[in-house]
Amino acid sequence: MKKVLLSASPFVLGLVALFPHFSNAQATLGSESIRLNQIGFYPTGPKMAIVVGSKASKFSLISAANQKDTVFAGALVNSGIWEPSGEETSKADFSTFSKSGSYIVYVNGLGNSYPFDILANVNEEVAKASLKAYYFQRTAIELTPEFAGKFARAAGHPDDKVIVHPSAAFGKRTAGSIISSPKGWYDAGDYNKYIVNSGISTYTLLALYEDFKTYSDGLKLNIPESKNQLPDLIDEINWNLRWMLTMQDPQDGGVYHKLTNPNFDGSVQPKDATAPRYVVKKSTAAALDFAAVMAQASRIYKGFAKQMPGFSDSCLAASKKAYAWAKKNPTVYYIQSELTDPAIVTGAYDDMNVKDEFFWAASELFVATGDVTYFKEAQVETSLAENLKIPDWQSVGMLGVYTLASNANKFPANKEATTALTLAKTKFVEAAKSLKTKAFASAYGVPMGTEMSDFVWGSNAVAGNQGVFLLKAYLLSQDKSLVDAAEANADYLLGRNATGYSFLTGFGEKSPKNPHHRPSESDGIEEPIPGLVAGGPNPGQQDLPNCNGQKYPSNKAGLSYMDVQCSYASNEIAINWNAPFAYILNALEAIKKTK
Ligand code: 9MR
Repeated sequence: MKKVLLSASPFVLGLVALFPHFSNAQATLGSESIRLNQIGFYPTGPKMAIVVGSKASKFSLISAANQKDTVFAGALVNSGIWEPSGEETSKADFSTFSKSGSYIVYVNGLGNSYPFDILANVNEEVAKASLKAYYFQRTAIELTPEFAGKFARAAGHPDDKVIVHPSAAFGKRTAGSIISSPKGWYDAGDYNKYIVNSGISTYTLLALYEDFKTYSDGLKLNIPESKNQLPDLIDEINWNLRWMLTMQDPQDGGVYHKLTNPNFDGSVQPKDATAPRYVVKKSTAAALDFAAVMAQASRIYKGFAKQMPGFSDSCLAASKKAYAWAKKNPTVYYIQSELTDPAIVTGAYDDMNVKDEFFWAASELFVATGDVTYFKEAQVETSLAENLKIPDWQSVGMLGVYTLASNANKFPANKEATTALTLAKTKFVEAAKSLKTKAFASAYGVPMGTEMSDFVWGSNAVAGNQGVFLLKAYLLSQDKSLVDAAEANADYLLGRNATGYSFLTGFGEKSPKNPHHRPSESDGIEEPIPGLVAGGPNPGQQDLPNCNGQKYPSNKAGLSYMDVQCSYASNEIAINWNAPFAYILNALEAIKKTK
């Protein structure tokens, strides 16, 4: 889509007096009061803008090309106050308009919205960019201009000489001994690698592959492995799976919680961040997240036996060993303050409740192997209710429910399991329908913010994971309204929200320019690396004391966002925030393509 002038030039102002409608269009293009997906909409499907603080009763859709021709007119319907922002809202619904093109929503007194497209493959670029982001996050490899364009950079963090921290010492791996643990993605705006967060991130990308296989097989991401015999998405996932496998201590099957510097790096390029790296204490959570992802991978990689001989079996063996370690060590929590020589202060990803991790790992191992021991340990029926909620890095039970529900027909000979898995499926679809109903009734018409507790650190991943939840339920129920609800959260993430931002770097007229992301901060390029999802509104505002006098625009949950580098609590990026975004945008492309 072409950029459209946002400010009124003297020439335009000269025209104002002569052509009042033209004046409105030009002078106020990009009205902050009209919130919509800044990328656009599919011809068939919901299309909506939220208008705030307007008494107008009508809106119109005009052509972006000449900013004049009205192609559709509709009523602005008051939808009340959106609690997370306190705004008075109206809905401008133009779902029935389906002609492809570039348009603007116009409201008398407010002017024009940002321009957007109606197009059959409207999300193709954002969907791909959100996956290409993982290539940009790769450790231990040079990003060349062929694949990274102007964001090419030298390799950083080879991680081939990683120190065993005293907290991780065991058997032959004494404190201070050296292991090799290369590859993997940088977790976020920092340069460390964390197993717990890799768990849900890798699961989500593998789920995208599994749920939309034909689409994913055809995805071209232009990465170094693009010419090999594997789908690009699988090649990208491999970069992290290979690293995860090195985080298991072969002596006992335990898994290190993370691979990290003692302190966060400064704002430098990866190659210049050369502080010593450690693997630290094994934890129950790390072992179980690892076990779950490896079991899931073993299932999916059976399909790549030719290209990667033995890999699926290795994943399964690693999974079983890690699970067995966790059974023997069920309460080894990662408590960062206990670590000394040196002390470690990077991301903790700590979790004092690993019940859901046990459930997830046991569920994955059952579905991968059919072994009833794992089924019994998952206690599906009794633990269903507590695991049936939008997942995040700390609360992963739902990932197990997804896998069980999607495989409800896999074990016909096992009546007990079939009953339990079918129950998981029924309850899950019910929960998704109830989220959808709440979403459509909300002032913004989106699932996000239907609970105030949605606004956490990384709230955009809540929006993303709600989308995954709805889409997975759609796959199990074929209820198309669930796709509409997921699409509403895609709209939320790309502009239909109270901040007015499209949260994907590089996409939309108003997108984050200053993410808390060391590679983007230190590359001397004005724009941030594209395809990264900012954390989003977070009323915790935990960065305030360290964000040199910068001010959040508001204390309201839905507005607690600022596009400044030091705002790690609202404007960082992270692999677990990109993954659900990538899932929903790619899923929408896949679903809309097959219609
Ligand atoms: O996403 C994490 C969030 O849920 C926590 O509240 C926060 C504070 O512990 O940490 C977030 O994760 C960060 C991690 O610890 C280190 N890398 C950057 C992550 C995103 O901010």
